[in-house]
Amino acid sequence: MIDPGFFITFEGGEGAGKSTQIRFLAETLRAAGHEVVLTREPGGTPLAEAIRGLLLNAGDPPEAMTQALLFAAARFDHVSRVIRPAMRAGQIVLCDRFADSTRAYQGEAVAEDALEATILLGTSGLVPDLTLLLDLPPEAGLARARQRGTAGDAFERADLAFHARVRARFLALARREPDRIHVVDADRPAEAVAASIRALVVAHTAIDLAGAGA
Ligand code: Z5A
Repeated sequence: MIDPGFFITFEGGEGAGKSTQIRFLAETLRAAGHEVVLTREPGGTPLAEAIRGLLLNAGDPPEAMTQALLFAAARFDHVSRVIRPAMRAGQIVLCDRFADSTRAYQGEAVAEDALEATILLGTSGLVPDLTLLLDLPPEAGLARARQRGTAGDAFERADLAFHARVRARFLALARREPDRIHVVDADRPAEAVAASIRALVVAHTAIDLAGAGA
């Protein structure tokens, strides 16, 4: 049976504006009369939030395969307890990061076959209806995070060259799945980025934004 809801994910590097844009889109969707669930990865359930704490606060980060397995465990809990039930209830789920983040970050050090196996377990086959990839040079994203005073977790401390490779892997994923993953230039004022996102939602989903004043 096909779930009546929609599943939209936001992806991109550190400080690209995902949290900001996900809030804007949630407001627009709610103004148009939709029920929206706003969630994030790693996280979204008490267990997955605990795994998030383990991963992001690790003084000595675990190996990439260990990270991938922990992300998969957190994701399975999140998908089965939050995302799928919301979609079954006809709600629109907006998720800050999902499996493409595993591909972009852990793809640095884990072989593709093994990584895709962990992703399949974690998602239990769930694929987003639409993925918005907020693209920004890593220098700009890290500067934004630093300005906010939060550029300090285990991933954010990685060097600039690593973040440049993460960006390249995200863009390669978008080229591989152009129907699902849409690149949004995030190096613009937040309102311009939000307008592009609204246009992509209208163009690539059956979600009606009429009435939201968008
Ligand atoms: N990770 C992984 O390795 N594997 C996985 O499978 C998953 C995750 C799921 C935690 O993610 C880490 O987990 C992440 C990858 C790894 N590490 N990194 N790097 P997170 O979601 O907690 O952290 P984040 O992605 O780095 O989020 P963030 O720093 O909160 O960034 P953001 O949500 O994209 O940006 P923001 O909070 O909306 O904006 C950042 C600042 O810029 C803020 O002060 C805004 O007011 C400002 N901002 C926003 N938009 C603009 C524009 N357009 N112009 C100027 N300033 C702006």
